[in-house]
Amino acid sequence: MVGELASGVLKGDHRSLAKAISIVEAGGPDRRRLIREIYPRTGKAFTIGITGPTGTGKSTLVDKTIEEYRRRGRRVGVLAIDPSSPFTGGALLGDRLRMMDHSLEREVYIRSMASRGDVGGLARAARNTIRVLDAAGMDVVIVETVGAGQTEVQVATAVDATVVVLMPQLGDEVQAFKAGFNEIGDIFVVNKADIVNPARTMFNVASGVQEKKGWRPPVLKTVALRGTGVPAFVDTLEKFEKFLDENGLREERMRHRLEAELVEAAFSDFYSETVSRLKGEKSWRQLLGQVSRKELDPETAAGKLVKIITGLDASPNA
Ligand SMILES: Nc1nc2c(ncn2[C@@H]2O[C@H](COP(=O)(O)OP(=O)(O)OP(=O)(O)O)[C@@H](O)[C@H]2O)c(=O)[nH]1
Ligand SMILES: [Mg+2]
Repeated sequence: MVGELASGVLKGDHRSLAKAISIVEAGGPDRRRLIREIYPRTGKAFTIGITGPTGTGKSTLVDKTIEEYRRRGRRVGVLAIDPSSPFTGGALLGDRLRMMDHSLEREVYIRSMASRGDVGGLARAARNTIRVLDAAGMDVVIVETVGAGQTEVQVATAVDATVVVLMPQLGDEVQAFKAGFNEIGDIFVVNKADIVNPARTMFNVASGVQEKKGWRPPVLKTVALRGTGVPAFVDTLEKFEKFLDENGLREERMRHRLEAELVEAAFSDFYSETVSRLKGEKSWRQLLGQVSRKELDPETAAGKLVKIITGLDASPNA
């Protein structure tokens, strides 16, 4: 069953893709089987995170970026986390592109995912969705997130390149920018350059960015609505991709990501597994009873719990 699904994914079949992403979103044993099947076929896609304050034009920019990458003959997968504005996807791409590219339906795949309380779970689902799209033969995978919260930071650490999209005169959002966006961005885009002259915002952003291992994050301007500046944006993405490859940084970043992911995934599984097993133990109920009767204090009980947990057998499902 999962094996069949995996081969559908590897062929780039959209129905298999949809089903596979639902599985990695839900978690559980099928997720593990699926990822085991497809993992050897991942690692080719260039992955891009697009983030920034709400309403700056991220989805519009992604739409135009898909179009530009298609012109360059690259297949694009998109994951939008909690989008308030839908992608027009194929619809916006227009007849012009359709005439150039009859296989559009097979070459672009767009998926949304609702964000939820559990940030760790979302980041895990996002990472595995990126893998599914990568294994399906997408050359480029774009992930859109909103805001400067934990999710964005986690997603930023799950991709090769992080793009921060701002707009001129964001006021409070410029504060938010100072609070964290400048650390995660590899490329900055000041969009909506048609509304207000973006020069000041661009200057402020440029003076706040930090050079990382020989890459000074560029600050670009776009009018995503009209596609202005989008070819230059994609040029910059390709330049960054080349920069990462030529300096061995793509590998290095990937190793760091995997290190963080393994620790997180293992601890998350360990936690849920332990809690469910612990609650089936007699000693757990005894300990809880002793603490509620004040025969034992919570700190001492926690110490005893660690002993009980480390004494539990290894997971039978691992
Ligand atoms: N004037 C102007 N409007 C734009 C531009 N780009 C996007 N917009 C508009 O700005 C609004 C928000 O655009 P979205 O692309 O949905 O922005 P977003 O950042 O994805 O929004 P969230 O996902 O809700 O954070 C829409 O009405 C767009 O049409 C632009 O370059 N110029
Ligand atoms: Mg959006």
